[in-house]
Amino acid sequence: MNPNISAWRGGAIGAAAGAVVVALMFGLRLSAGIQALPDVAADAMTLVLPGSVFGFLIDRLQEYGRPSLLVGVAVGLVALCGLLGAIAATRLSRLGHLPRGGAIAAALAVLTLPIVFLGAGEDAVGPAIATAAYWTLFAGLLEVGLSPAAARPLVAQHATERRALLLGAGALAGLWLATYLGGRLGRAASLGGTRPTVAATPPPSPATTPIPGATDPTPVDAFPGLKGITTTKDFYVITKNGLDDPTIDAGRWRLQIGGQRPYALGYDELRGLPVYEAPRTLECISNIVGGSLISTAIFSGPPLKDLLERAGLPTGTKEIRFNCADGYTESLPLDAALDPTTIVAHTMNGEPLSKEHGFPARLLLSGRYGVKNPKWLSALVPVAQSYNGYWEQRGWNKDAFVRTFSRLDLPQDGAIVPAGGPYPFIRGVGYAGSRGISKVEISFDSGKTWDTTQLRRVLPRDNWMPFTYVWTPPGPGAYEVVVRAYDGDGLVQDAAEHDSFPDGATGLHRTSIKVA
Ligand SMILES: Nc1nc2c(c(=O)[nH]1)N[C@H]1C(S)=C(S)[C@@H](COP(=O)(O)O)O[C@H]1N2
Ligand SMILES: [Mo]
Repeated sequence: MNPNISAWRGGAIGAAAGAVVVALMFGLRLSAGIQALPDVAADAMTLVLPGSVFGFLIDRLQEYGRPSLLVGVAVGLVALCGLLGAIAATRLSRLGHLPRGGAIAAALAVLTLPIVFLGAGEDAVGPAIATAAYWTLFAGLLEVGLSPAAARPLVAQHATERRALLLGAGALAGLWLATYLGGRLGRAASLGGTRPTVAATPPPSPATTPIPGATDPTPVDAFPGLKGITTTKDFYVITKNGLDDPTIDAGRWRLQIGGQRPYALGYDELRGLPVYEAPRTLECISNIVGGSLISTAIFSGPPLKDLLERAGLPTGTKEIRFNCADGYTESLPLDAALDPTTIVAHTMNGEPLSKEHGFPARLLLSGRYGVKNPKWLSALVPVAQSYNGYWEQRGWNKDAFVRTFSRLDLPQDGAIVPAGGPYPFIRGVGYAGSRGISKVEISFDSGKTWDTTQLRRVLPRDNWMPFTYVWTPPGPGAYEVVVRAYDGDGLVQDAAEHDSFPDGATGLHRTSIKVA
């Protein structure tokens, strides 16, 4: 053994070898579909983290939650490998290569295999084998890195070359990973970061002057085609899947339908059935007050009821369970499943569902948060017992009825509005699921006094309700603008601030603007 290697150098060699192996884990997952530790670490994490902690994090990170988790896993693993490298170089320096490599690989297996089994459950065998293989490879690389140069004439003669080699490989892998994750982050930002506003940007109207800080000053009345529909490109995307969502070959896909006479439907058969088409608002249960994880699109597909009735519901059916290609599961009580407006959607805004929204088919129903709308459906199974789905197993509310929500879209937080007016561009949306919206109020003095906005009834009542308001600022100064919605039963939105875990965030959307 080489007693001259310091803890720091051992750590650096360990981290470099770790970076190579972790990059391989991600790389082979993406190119060859080999699942290993990073795939299931997130699932395991959401199982062991207390719901309140997870809820706190997801409320702050929103659509960046999942990418952050992946970056965290990668960084954590490289750091762990560095630590083990330092230990191998110092504490274990007297051991032979084989026992030392074996000890390191075993330590990593002991530390990470429980995570694999926890996160992947029944499907853990493949990821466990892959993870064990990666750690064996790591132990080998580490030993090569730590061994005296003379023992490895083929790799590098000198310590500096050896270091350069390992660092170069590590840097390349890191660069590749950063580019990939950067691309995904950028995509997430462009999907979720842009507010799905009330309509597509209209041609600028000559009658309006741009308001600094308010990006779109066009009065809502000037929108000839105000529809309240989000384009598919701007529709928020949320998924539990760390590295990639399922890519499904429509030609080979079959939707299994259980019941007294179970059967399977192909994609073309599904598309040939009579459809129910309607605009539908979808909101993530982790959306923050005033947040952008809410969108509306026109979905169509056959009613779930039609598919189930063809199979015949067994007597004693309590719920319908949904299985998905990504291992996600959900369930619905029978009344919700048999509601004629609950559909197996294959079309969104007139196009086949895109991959990220659940191609080839997803469930869509009224009034409940996104969690109850499984994507990439693979089976519909009538069950006699109550079943908890993926997020319910992690403590989230099983019914997931949406809470009353409202959001001010213009003026945006921090906008500077010139004195004068009246300004017709104030607008936003209210949403209360199946309860509908009966009123939205706005306050320009932090909630001391309220005024009623004008509702734009352009969509069915279970969708979000665009609202507008004409404002004449009373004078220069700072204003805190607040909105609150009333649902169809006349109940006002809960103003008490509460994180989204376990059943949806509450509070009021507040923005600060200046009149100059
Ligand atoms: N199969 C599957 N379905 C899923 C999810 C998932 O991770 N896997 N995420 C759910 C969550 S939490 C939400 S908010 C919605 C988001 O749907 P969207 O991405 O089409 O907006 O999908 C739901 N359906
Ligand atoms: Mo969600």
